[in-house]
Amino acid sequence: MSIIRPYGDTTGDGMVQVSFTLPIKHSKVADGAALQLANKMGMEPAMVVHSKPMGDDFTFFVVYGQVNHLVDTDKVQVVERDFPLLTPKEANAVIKETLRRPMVVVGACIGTDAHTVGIDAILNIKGFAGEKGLEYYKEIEVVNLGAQVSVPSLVEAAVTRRADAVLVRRWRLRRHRQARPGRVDVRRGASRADRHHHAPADRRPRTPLHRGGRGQHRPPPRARGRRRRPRGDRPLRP
Ligand code: B12
Repeated sequence: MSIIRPYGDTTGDGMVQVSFTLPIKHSKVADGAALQLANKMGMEPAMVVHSKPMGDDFTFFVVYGQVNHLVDTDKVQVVERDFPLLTPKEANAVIKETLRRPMVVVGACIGTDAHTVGIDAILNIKGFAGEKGLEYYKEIEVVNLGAQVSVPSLVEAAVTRRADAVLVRRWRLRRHRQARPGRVDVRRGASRADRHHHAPADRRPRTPLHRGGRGQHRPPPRARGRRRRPRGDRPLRP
């Protein structure tokens, strides 16, 4: 059987249960809003079986209702990993066998970024969501440079420690159009945008960083008309 439908009380009755929060004070209107949303999601009839205030201005709901959608299991596409997921023991064994020395991983939050939690989650022994961090791996040597590291210092550390991998975190406002974060070319020193910003004005690469001006440098659109300090050098806002 390839066609199936959800089941709550009796086989094939199409009943599902969903939970969500709306930014509205707990009230009858809030319950009505939850029902309206459930109907728009294709749940008809639907019942608010639980609604609970979450602070003054939010309400959490559990809604139970019927959907008419069918699922064709023959059309399900399962995305498999392209590589096997190794246990820490297996990963250590592979590093030992292939590198024959500990693997060095350097990590940093660069520029003004102080969001260390994410990169700490990957590097620190305690890890994240039940997975151990890289410090847990006997064959991995972790160098966590912390927050607000300048690109030149990161590159220096990567070269001095002979890093096999460099993990970079850099936050950016969504409206900023800059080089993609997390991409630093250690061999060449830095990403194109960082090399551009950190080079003295007269030695900036001639290649365009942004669309337009083949071979001739044009400042990024947001910098035109206004001289700004390179992002990495700007002080942290209070
Ligand atoms: C905690 C936090 C802070 C803390 C950071 C404390 C610390 N020591 O890290 C403090 C209060 C300092 C802070 C400050 C600011 N924050 Co803040 N912060 C957050 C918050 C709430 C959680 C981030 C977090 O720790 N998540 C938990 C970790 C485990 O998840 P994660 O960071 O996503 O990391 C995972 C993955 O992304 C990935 N990952 C992360 N890094 C890397 C690196 C590599 C190489 C790889 C492979 C993977 C990877 O792996 C991690 C594990 O799965 C987010 C909102 C959010 N819910 O995400 C905003 C958020 C990141 N902050 C934001 C902003 C704007 C700021 C401030 C500018 C606010 C201000 N006006 O002052 C400042 C900037 C400070 C600075 N100089 O960097 C925005 C960024 C928006 C944007 N990109 O446009 C966010 C998204 C909030 C928002 N929605 O507006 N913040």
